Amino acid sequence: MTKNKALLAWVNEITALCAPDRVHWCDGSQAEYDRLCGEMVKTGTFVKLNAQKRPNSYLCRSNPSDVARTEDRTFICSRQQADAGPTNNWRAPAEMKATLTDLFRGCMQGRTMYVIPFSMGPLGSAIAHIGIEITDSPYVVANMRIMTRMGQAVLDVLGNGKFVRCLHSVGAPLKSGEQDVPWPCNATNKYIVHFPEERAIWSFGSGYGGNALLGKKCFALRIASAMARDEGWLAEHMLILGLTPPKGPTIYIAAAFPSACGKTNLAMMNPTLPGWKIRCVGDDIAWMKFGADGRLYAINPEAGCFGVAPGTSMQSNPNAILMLNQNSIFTNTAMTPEGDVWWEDMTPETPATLTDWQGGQWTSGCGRKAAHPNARFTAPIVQCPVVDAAWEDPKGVPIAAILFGGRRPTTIPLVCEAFSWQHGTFLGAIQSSETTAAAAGAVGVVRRDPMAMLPFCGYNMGDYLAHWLKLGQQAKASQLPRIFYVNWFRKSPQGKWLWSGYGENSRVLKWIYERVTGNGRNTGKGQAVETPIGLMPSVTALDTKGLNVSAQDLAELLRVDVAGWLKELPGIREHFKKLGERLPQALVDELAALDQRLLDQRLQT
Ligand code: O2Y
Ligand code: MN
Repeated sequence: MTKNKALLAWVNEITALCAPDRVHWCDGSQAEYDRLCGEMVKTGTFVKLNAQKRPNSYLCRSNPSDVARTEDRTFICSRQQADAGPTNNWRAPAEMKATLTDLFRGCMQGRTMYVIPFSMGPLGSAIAHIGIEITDSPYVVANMRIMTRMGQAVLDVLGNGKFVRCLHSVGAPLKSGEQDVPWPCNATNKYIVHFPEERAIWSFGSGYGGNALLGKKCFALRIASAMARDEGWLAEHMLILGLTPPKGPTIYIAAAFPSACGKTNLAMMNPTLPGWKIRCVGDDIAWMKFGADGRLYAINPEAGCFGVAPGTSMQSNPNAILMLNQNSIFTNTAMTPEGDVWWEDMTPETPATLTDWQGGQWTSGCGRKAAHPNARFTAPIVQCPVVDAAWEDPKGVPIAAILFGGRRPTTIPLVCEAFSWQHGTFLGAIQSSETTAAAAGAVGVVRRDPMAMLPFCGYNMGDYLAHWLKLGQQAKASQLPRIFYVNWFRKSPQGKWLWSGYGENSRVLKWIYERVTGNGRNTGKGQAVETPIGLMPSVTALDTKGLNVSAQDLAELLRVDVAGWLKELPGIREHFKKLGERLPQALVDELAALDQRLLDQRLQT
């Protein structure tokens, strides 16, 4: 238990407001987890999977109205609207508190209120922070035990210290004697609300993923980004990987890509380059603080992966598939007649019959998806066969390179390196991806998503970019990670992929390794040529031994498309306008300088 007065007072206050039937303080033990999962099997929330195929694992089917993060119901309630900025939904804190207090009043009647102490990051790490989630959802408790370090050990580390208040309810009180449903939620009222100055989160009405597992997007990105701004560090939507050559030291790379660009695949990739190794520290979020030596050290604040299941296979990501072999929770996947899970593209052969994600019968060729496109797995990252030896190091891992990127069939080359931290911040600020048929809306539209943080920044995006620039000015340039922009998705004018991706991306990472370590200079590798958009590998600098790519395709992958870039500029100006008046002048200057370099190049050719 705890003697933390602020915590005890808050739990009493929320108990009085929400009126649960019982209060349970989570100890984080295996016995507690097993008991809760057993209870959820009895209530129909969980189906236990065939233990021969997938030991200690469960399938959960959500309400069909509650299947993803709800950005239109997500709010940043800073005191001043300008501090939330033009890219976030905003309400005045007092007004929102009044609305939410009414909704939370009595909302846990008939339910158990769980108090979950959790640490984002290794317990006691100077980069980690502690939160307490109060929830009436046992599904949230089970998932938080996988996704965070959770339980009594956290209270012991917390002592009388400060914590982030994370309040969650599914918003479905039970009247006396009323039968519960497998997935309670509130169809009419959903609110995912952040009070960045108070370091508090109130989430009502949804039980799903990023809306309910409040350690993840709500705390580790939205609230933490505001903490990072105030305290001089970075909370980013980035994977972290270790890259080791056949001979030589490991470097660590952080990378931010918007969704559907293969972040989890890259974080756990098996390189095709002989002798090279990639090890996974994290697949979604990085917290980075400066060490005493002036370098930037990163931890993965999470302990598990909450990944998209459809598309994950032994071909696309064998290490993720192996990670899911046991002790995992699956949400909205299909189920096989043998009692295992299945999703689209999981196996080369589609099973003839399945139970679909809504519990209905499903037959191959029926025209419906068996799994929901946003079906998820929750699995302990320690089960990943290529988890890095230092993934739990409380000091964090030193970051040598930061990658930005997106899905761009045209214009953007395979890789380029920023001239400086400021230029790299500019590349991150204009980061973009083209929409695909997989998502709702128009196909082929360029969406700009600065540092992949647009839905996750807890304050004004202009201030966020200024924070990046400020950290760069305060640090010694030689100590800062080098910044790169990558694009695995370039196509020929005929629509053919020019780059095979997956394990072949290790060739690009090798060039990055050589750039940041200086290794390879004697061999002619790791060399770069200066272009209007950044430093790029010459065709011979990239290791293409054994790669099935024509000289023509390679030249196209590494070509600076001056005309295409010039056509990008009006869209970038429009994007900068949307970020509002707090956009730093230095980034506007970078855009003007890019424009000039492109025009000069056009004149020369
Ligand atoms: O749909 C959700 O609730 C989850 S969103 C998510 C989950 C894991 C990693 N990344 C994301 C994301 O939206 O970036
Ligand atoms: Mn993410």
